[in-house]
Amino acid sequence: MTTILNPSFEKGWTDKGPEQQQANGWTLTQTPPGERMGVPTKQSGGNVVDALAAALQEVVHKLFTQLPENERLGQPRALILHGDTTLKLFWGLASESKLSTVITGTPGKQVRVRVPVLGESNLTGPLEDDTFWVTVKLGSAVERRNYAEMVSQFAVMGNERHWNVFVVEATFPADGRLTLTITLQDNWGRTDFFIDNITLEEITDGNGTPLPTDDSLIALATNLVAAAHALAVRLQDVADGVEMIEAGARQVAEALGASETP
Ligand SMILES: [Ca+2]
Repeated sequence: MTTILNPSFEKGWTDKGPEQQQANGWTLTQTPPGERMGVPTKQSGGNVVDALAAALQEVVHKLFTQLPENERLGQPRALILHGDTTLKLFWGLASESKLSTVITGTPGKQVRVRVPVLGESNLTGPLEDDTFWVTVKLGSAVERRNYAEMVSQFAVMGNERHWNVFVVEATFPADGRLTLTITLQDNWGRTDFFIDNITLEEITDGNGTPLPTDDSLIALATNLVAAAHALAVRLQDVADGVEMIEAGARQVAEALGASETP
């Protein structure tokens, strides 16, 4: 079974800096102030300017006890999507953090990783479309979205915040190692990022043979429901048929009974 170490941020951390909690199982790297960030330029009132980091993001584990009731697991404004902790990254100035972890698996096996990320800017609009960027990479597969794309999404059912779920698929190479990297680039500061409940699904085994995925299990369940419905209809038809035969037999019996009457 291929798994991600600490995918829901419940397994503790070490302090990498005074305000940087590095979640166990993950490597935290941050763009030093003054250096260009991953997306090297940004929009600024119709101009394109360098996207430079100005500070280091604070990285903190938020426990459910530190959140109001309506931001806890299962609530309409939940910041925790699994367990009792969520990871928060934020700062008041332009900044970029990168979280990475190595996943090991059988060479040739294909996997799908889903990474829920929430980005909320506290700046007063109108904001540039690239106010922030979130990039999720697995092996060579990349999904990247900017602020404008992310604020149109509601990817967590029952949650009114703009959670996004990034989906990347990759096949384990010969060395059996895939690196998962999540990059949070805040071009102007004052963005709150949250990450929680990263999941991994095996799509094939090492020989490329498909494994039952969530989607295929849903399809199977749907087919079973349809089959059960069809069976119920047939049984009703049979029941109706039996009723007709009984009614016919009653009529015959009555007719015979009538004819025997002197
Ligand atoms: Ca969690």
